[in-house]
Amino acid sequence: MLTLQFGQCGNQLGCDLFSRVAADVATSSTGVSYGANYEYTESTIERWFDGIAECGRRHFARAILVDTEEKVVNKVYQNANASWLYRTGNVVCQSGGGSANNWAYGYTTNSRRLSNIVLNATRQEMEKLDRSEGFLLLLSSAGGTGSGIGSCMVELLREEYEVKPIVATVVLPFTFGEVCTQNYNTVLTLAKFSDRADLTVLFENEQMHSMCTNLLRNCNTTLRDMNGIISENLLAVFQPTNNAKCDANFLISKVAAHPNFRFATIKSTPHTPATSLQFEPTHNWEVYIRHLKQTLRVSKSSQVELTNSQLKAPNPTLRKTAMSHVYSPCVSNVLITRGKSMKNDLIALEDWQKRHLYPEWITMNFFTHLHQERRFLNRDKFLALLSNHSEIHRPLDVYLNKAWDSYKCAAFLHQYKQFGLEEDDFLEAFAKVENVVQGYKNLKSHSGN
Ligand SMILES: Nc1nc2c(ncn2[C@@H]2O[C@H](COP(=O)(O)OP(=O)(O)OP(=O)(O)O)[C@@H](O)[C@H]2O)c(=O)[nH]1
Ligand SMILES: [Mg+2]
Repeated sequence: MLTLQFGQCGNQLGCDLFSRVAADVATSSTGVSYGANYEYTESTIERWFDGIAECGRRHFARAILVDTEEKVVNKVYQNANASWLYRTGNVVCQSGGGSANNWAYGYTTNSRRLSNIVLNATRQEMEKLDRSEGFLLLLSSAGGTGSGIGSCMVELLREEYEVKPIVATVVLPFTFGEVCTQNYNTVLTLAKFSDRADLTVLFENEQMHSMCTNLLRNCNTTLRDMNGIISENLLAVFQPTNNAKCDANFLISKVAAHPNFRFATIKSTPHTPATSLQFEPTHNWEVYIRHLKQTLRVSKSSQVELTNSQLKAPNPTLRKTAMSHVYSPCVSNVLITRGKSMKNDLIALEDWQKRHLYPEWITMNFFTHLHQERRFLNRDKFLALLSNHSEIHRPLDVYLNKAWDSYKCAAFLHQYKQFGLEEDDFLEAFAKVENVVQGYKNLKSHSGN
C-alpha cells in the first residue's frame, strides 16, 4: 500500500503510523511461533516498507510526503528512527508558506505546482510493485493543503488508477475554536472524497482528544497523543490477520461495497493509561466485545461519551437492561480481534450477526470477523471495529450546517473566489454532502428502530 501524507496533519500522523508499524514488528513477546511471527513480519514489511537503505539497514517507508511549507515536513523527515526512514525523493514540498487554511488555494493554485511531481513520485513507487494494494491517503479536512491538494490528488489518482483501491483517512477538526474556514474546507473535502475514494475513514479530533483525557487520563493531551490513537486504530485494521486475502480491496468489499455509503469509523479497545498498564487485568473477549458494541449505541447522552466509557467487567443486571438500548443501524461491520483465543475464552460473534443491527435491504456481507493470534503492539488483546453506520451522519451534519450558515451570509467567500472557486462549486459540494448525510440518517435497522 502506498501512503500519501498531505499537510501538517497527514505528515505528522503518517510519521506516527510508520513508527508504530516498526514498534509492532519489533515486539519481542509475540505470543505465536517463530514461523507465524515471521509471516506476520514479512506481510507487514511488504505492506508498509519499500526496500532497505544501504547504510544502517533501515527500511524505507512506502510513502510520499506532500506539503506547502517546509517546517513540518522537515521535522517529520528527520524524525525517522532507528529502523525506518523516508526516501528523500518522496518528499514533495515547494515552500509557498502553506495554503492559509483555504481549500481553494490548495486545490487550485498549490496543486498546479505540486500535482505532477506527486504523480511522478507515485508512478515510480507503483512501478516497483508487482501487485499493489492501492493507496492510503492521510490528511485533515480543516487546513488548506491536506484538504485542497488531497482533494485534487484523489481526483487525479482515480483518473490514472481507475481500479486501484483508494482508502482515505480524513481527520475532522474540533467543532469550536479553530479556524473560521474549516467548515467550508471540510464540506469541500468530503464532497470530493465521497465519490473518488473507495473508503473514507473518519476520525474526529474532538473524540480523539476526549479519549486521551478521559480514557488515558492524559490532562496535557497533544496532537501527538491523538495521532497515537488514530494510528493504533488504523494499524489494528491494516496489520495482517489470519485471512491472507485481507488487503485494502478485501476491506473495501466488506465495509463500503455500496456506492452511497463509503464512509466508516474505527473504534478500538482496550485503551489504558500508561501508568496503570501493568496493573490492568486482561479480560475475557466477551468483555471487550461488549464494550465495542457499546460504541454503536445511540443514547440520549452523546455517542462521544459512550466511546469514552471505561471498560467494565460484566454486570448481570446491566446485561438484562442492555436489550433496551438502541444501536446505530449499520451498513456493515468488520471486527478485528488480536490476541490468543482459547477454549474457555472464545470470541462470540452472535451479537454482531443479529439482523436488528442492519437494514432489511442489506442481505449479505454485513458482518466480517478477522482474527490474528499474534500480540499487537505488546498487548495481550486488542480489538478494532471498522464500522459503516448511521451515526456517521452526525459530525458531517454539524460541518454542513455550520458551512451553510456561513455561506448564506457570504462569509469568507471572497477568499475562495480569489482562487477560482465559484458559487456553483460550493452548491455542488453542499448537495453531495447533504446526500451522504441524508443517506446515513435514513438508514433504518431491521426491527425499525
Ligand atoms: N489529529 C491531528 N490533527 C491535526 C494535526 N495537525 C493538525 N491537525 C488538525 O488539522 C487541522 C489543520 O490542518 P493542517 O493539517 O494543519 O493544515 P494543512 O493541511 O497543513 O494546511 P495549511 O496549513 O492551511 O496549508 C486542524 O483541525 C488541526 O487540529 C495532527 O498532527 N494530528
Ligand atoms: Mg500546514
